[in-house]
Amino acid sequence: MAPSLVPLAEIPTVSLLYKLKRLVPVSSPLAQPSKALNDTISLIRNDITKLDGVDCIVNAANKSLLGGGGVDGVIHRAAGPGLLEECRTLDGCDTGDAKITSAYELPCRRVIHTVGPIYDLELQRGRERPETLLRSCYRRSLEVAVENNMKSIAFSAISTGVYGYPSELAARAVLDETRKFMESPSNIGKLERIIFCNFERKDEIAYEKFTP
Ligand code: AR6
Repeated sequence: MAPSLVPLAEIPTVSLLYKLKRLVPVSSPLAQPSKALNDTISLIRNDITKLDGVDCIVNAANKSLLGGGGVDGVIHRAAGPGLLEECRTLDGCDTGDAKITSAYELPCRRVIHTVGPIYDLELQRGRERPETLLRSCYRRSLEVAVENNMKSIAFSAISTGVYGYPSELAARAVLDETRKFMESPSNIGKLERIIFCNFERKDEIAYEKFTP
């Protein structure tokens, strides 16, 4: 049986998970806890195409934006052929950038497509390149969401599948970049919910480890 939809109202924030003792704060966080951050972010493990009532979801695409395997394939299948038709008009996307489309048959309003770094390839080009590009994916996706008046956004774990980005390195960079974005004066209060929607337990564990 196909998994049923997950309404946004039923996705707890990290603050609520702490309160319910369903998540234990890390003992030596890299950053001080932030109520504003933990009231906004959620960690869940689910199929991102089942999130209902979230304004937009973020796809781990490739530079062509013409679909692929992994979460990209799942999103295109669930959205239907209209998504590919619109993606064809976008002229691809650079690594680290993000573009937005309609969501067609998905239960969200829009899809943001970002292109993560291929970890080993970018590492050969420079020690800091994978992290710089991964941070850019999340920052650009958040910027595009705000520009389009989105209030809630759910991210798949960009680059941690076929593109080979180690889960812990990804989670640490993503949480730090998200916090920087949220704490920037022009962005305060713009996004009400930011959901990190992992699919594999290894990625969920990595997020739990670095959530202050
Ligand atoms: N919902 C949420 N997350 C998912 C789902 C799902 N239904 N299915 C897989 N994931 P990947 P990448 C997770 O490989 O590494 C494509 O072919 C998965 O567990 O989809 O950025 C593109 O077209 C992993 O944590 O994306 C590109 O060519 C995460 O999604 C290339 O793969 C990302 O894994 C991009 O590689």
